[in-house]
Order: sequence, then structure tokens, then C-alpha cells
Amino acid sequence: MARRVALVTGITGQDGAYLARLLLERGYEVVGGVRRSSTHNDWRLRELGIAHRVRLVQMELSEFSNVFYVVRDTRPAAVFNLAAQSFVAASFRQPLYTASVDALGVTRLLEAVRIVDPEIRFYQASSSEMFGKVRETPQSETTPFHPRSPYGVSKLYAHWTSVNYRESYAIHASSGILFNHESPLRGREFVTRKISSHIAMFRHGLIDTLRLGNLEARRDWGHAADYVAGMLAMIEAADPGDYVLATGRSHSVREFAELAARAADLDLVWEGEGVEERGRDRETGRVVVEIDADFYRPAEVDMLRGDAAKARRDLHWEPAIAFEALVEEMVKTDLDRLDRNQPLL
Ligand code: NDP
Ligand code: GDR
Repeated sequence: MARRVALVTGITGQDGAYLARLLLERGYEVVGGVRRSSTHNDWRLRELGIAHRVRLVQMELSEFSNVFYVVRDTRPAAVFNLAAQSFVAASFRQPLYTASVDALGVTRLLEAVRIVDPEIRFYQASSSEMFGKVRETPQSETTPFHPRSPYGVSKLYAHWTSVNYRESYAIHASSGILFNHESPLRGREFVTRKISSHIAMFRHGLIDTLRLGNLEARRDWGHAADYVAGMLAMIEAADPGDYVLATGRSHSVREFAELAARAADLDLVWEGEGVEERGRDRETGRVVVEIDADFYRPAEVDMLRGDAAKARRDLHWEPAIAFEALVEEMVKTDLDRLDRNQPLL
């Protein structure tokens, strides 16, 4: 690629921050798409020390003219489409908005790419949520899809739209089917960061209990810093394609909570069943975890475990950070933030 401008939608999110850092390290000029808001939301970019090195432009994915002019005026070599209403639980309450941004937003962006310059390379942030009610385990690029939420359905539309623009217009469009990836920069409503931040607040005496939903759900959790390297590998590959990125290991929410508690010197013992279940600290007997049925979902994705053999083979991609190290990093970072009187964002 001759020109080295990368346009990253959703740059204020978790992946946007890690990807921007990686792109800068690799010599790209980074332009970040930010939706209009009354408050400036660049804490992740600041935490990684790169806020001053990226150029931010206003970009709202539900507005075609806005998307089109940004692509036309920035003339990127590559577009990484990370912007989305990304919280599955919220998609049940806001299905139309989720579809507009997560599904149609991708058509808007790909139309802009097609019209401005079909040589622009494109990465779509697809999701293991597309597998939903899984037909086989582990899940790979050839596993049939069965999404279980408006989010999953929207991402599936976006996935096939990316495939379609590749096949119809020869656009270098890749779809990364990424399994859950987390980090200290994860949003606080997602279960991993909810657990790490609440455990840290519990340790600091700032809250009484952590209220969770389904403890039995299993996810294939990796580290976001590893996964953005896979995104860049897809963009830089000679040919576009669809790739699963996953660790191949799956853990329950319960296991995540136990490990996170241990990283803060709490030893969880469980008692009761269903919504009556509690997790107490063995030493003090204090209740650390309670169940709150409000966090159950209308339709659940019970278990996900990915097979990233294709990415290993074709992209030489391999996740480096193990589950245990990820959990520890997340809890220690939140404890550290509180030690330094930083708000947990
Ligand atoms: P985040 O929720 O942290 O970030 C989402 C980003 O999208 C934010 O910058 C957000 O802006 C922006 N955004 C939301 N709505 C709009 C809109 N209407 N117009 C423009 N920008 C918008 O998500 P992640 O970083 O975790 O994930 C990145 C992408 O990867 C998402 O598409 C997600 O669905 C997908 N994905 C994530 C996985 C994961 O485990 N993290 C796994 C598989 C896929 P603001 O800061 O203003 O909210
Ligand atoms: P997910 O992530 O839905 O997999 O989507 P989330 O962390 O929200 O949920 C994971 C699992 O944990 C269960 N759970 C809870 N979840 C939340 N948020 N809060 C709770 O209190 C709680 N208790 C139990 C959930 O039911 C679920 O089974 C993430 C997002 O990043 C998507 O954008 C991305 O596409 C997928 O990962 C892959």
C-alpha cells in the first residue's frame, strides 16, 4: 500500500485505542472517527498516551452523507470499521438503533468506499455472536450461523454485506469473526470489566456486592491487544478473507469471577441455587457476589469456543496473553486506579 492513512471508526472504544496504538507503531497516519457527543470521550487514547498522535473527525455511522464525506476527504488506504452499538444486552432494548448502526452502517461505509475508491481496503468487526446457538464446537469460518440477539443478527447482515462487496466489486474487504476480547480498557458494562471493577471497588470498601446474571455462560476470552494485531494482518494480507480469531479455550462467568476475586485476595465459596445463589469470601463470610435476574437475557448464547486454525495458518496470528494473565491484569489495573484515586471509567 502506497498511502498509509488508516481510518478507524469507533476509535474511542476498547479496540479502537489498541488498534490506533499498533497502527502508529507501524508507521500509519491514524484518523479516528468519533460520533458527536457533548462530552469528550478519549480516555482510552489518553491512557495509552496516543491522544495527541491521532486526528479525530466527526463520523456518525447512521448518517450516510457524513460517512461519505469523511471517506472522500481523508482518502484512507484502509478503513477499520470498529464502530458499533456493541453491547448485546442493550440491543434487545434498542433493536432498531442497533440495526441502523451495526447493520446498515456497514452498507453506508462500504458504499462510500465503493464510490470514492474501491481500492481502499476494508476491515469489518464481525463477531462470534453470529454463531449464537452453536451448531458445532469449536466454531470456525465454516460453522453455520444462528444469532440470538438483535446485535448478532445485525452483525450477520454486516458480515454478509462485507462478503458481498468483496465478491461484487472486488473490494479488499475482510471480516474478522472475533471471539470476546477484553482488557483494562474494556467498557464497564461488559461482564469481565464489570467483575474486575466491582471486585476492586469491593476491596476498597466502595460497594457492598457485585450483582451478576448467568454465571454458567461460557466464553472464549482473549486479550484485545492480541486481537487488533489480527485485524491489521487481515488488512495487510495479499487477499481478503473471513477469519476467526479466538484462543480455543472457554471459561464460565463463574470461573472469571473466582479468578478475579483471587487476584484481589478474596476466596469465593458458593451457596444456594439459581437467583438465590451467593458467592461469599471464605475468610470473612461477606457476600461478594449476588444474582440479579435483571441481567439475564431474553435469549442467551450459552457457550462459545473458537477455532482460529485458519488465522494461524494464513496470517501467522497467535494470541500471546493467556486467560489467567488477562484476568489478573484487569483486576490489578482497577485496584491500581483506585489506589491512585482515579475514577473507574
Ligand atoms: P466498544 O463498545 O468499546 O466501542 C465501540 C465504538 O463504536 C465506540 O468508539 C463508540 O463511540 C462507537 N460508536 C457507537 N455507535 C456509533 C455510531 N452510531 N457512530 C459512530 N461511532 C459509534 O467496542 P469494542 O472496542 O469492544 O469493539 C469494537 C468492534 O468490534 C465493535 O464493532 C464490536 O461490536 C466488535 N466486536 C467486539 C468484540 C469484543 O470482544 N470486544 C468481539 C467481536 C466483535 P462512543 O465512544 O461514543 O460510544
Ligand atoms: P457478550 O459480552 O454478550 O459475549 O458480547 P458480555 O460481557 O456482555 O456477556 C458475556 C456473558 O456474560 C453473561 N453475564 C453478564 N453479562 C453482563 N454484561 N453483565 C452481567 O452482569 C452478566 N452476568 C452474566 C452474559 O449473559 C453473557 O452470556 C461481547 C461484546 O463485546 C460484543 O460486542 C462482541 O461481539 C461479543 O462479546 C463477542
